[in-house]
Amino acid sequence: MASSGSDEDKRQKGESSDDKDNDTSSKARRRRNSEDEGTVDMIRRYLAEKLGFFDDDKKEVPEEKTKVLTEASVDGVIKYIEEHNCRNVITMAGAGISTSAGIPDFRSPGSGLYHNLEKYKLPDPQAIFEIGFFRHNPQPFFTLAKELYPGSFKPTTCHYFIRLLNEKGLLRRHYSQNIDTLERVAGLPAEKIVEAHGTFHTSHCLECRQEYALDWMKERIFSDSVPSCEKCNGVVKPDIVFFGENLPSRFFSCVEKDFPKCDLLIILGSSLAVQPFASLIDRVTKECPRLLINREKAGQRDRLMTLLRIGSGMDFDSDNNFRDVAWLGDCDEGCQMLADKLGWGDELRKLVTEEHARISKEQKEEASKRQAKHPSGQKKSEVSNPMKVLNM
Ligand code: CNA
Repeated sequence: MASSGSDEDKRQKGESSDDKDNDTSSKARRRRNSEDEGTVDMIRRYLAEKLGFFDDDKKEVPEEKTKVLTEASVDGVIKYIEEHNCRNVITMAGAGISTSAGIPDFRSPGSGLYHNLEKYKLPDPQAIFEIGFFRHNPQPFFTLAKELYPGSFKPTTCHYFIRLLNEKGLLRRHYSQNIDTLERVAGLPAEKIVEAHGTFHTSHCLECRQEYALDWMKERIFSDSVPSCEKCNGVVKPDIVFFGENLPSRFFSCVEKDFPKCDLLIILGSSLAVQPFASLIDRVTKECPRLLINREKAGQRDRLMTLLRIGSGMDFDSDNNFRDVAWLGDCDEGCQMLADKLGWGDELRKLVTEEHARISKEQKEEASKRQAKHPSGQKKSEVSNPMKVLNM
């Protein structure tokens, strides 16, 4: 559902509707800012004296900012897309674009994976995706992989919006941290996707590097066994990037080519907490607008760094911000709103309805084939994974 203009404005600015509260909080903010500026000035002088930073005749050099957007709002971004005839939009996505498909993200309180891993008795929640822990105990990862197996879920409105961006000729590349392959399922061509944290599509033996295909891995995951290499008996791991592993080389080569050309960056459903992916927001030029669509603000500059005018990141709230926009809410709603404003709203709704119907049909056919092959196994997995009953 598209939100009304006024609701949207409140969300973008993160304001409450209570004017009195606003007045008090803006006074408090001004006081805090001036205290900060005093402290920062002291630090600047100290750094200037001791380390020779900022010492070019002690003059304040205001940070130069080009007025990229006529207004730092979603409407400003839409106007910019139309006036600049954008053809090099980059989308950057995180787990938040797939939560409405039923796949939990990492960090959302209550529903995020990190809050629901007690049963695996891990030293800490992140361990399930750490390569060192996996080598020592791969079972928890494969138990989770069965629950979250790609192919059991449908892409979201947000995924189909990215596909439309491409079909309308606006998309340069989509960078995803997700491993659920829903971008591919949504019909985005492989050359337009950079799966920064790898994919389930292929797997390799950790010892001899023998490659295995998706179907081979799927069979092992669904038979509740830890996949072992047919050549050397080593553990076989899907090619998703664990903490402690390098990102695929395609990530680095595409970043070099794409980001200097980017004419609009849209960040969708990410806490921007995982590096090096998060730092991509600073690889676009200073004239490139950045729109965040997320339930919470993310990727913001550190306050002290902002005052010192070093460092980088999103700058949603300063008075001279003319390029960073935060639209706070659900990705599907935000993308439908963008599509409506771009005049593609009905096309997006139709695409989602038709594709979901097609996928449901395919999933039903696959489920009945599997039931015919393993009648008792199917029952067991339906009981242990209620999400699959809904989706297949
Ligand atoms: P994260 O750190 O869990 O952050 C998710 C962000 O999305 C948070 O800021 C949420 O508030 C926000 N969010 C959640 N649902 C929605 C929604 N419907 N609409 C708008 N915002 C929403 O996840 P990141 O992707 O930032 O972290 C990177 C990790 C997560 C990568 O290494 C991924 O591999 C990993 N991951 C991927 C999946 C997947 O493939 N679907 C699932 C879980 C984790």
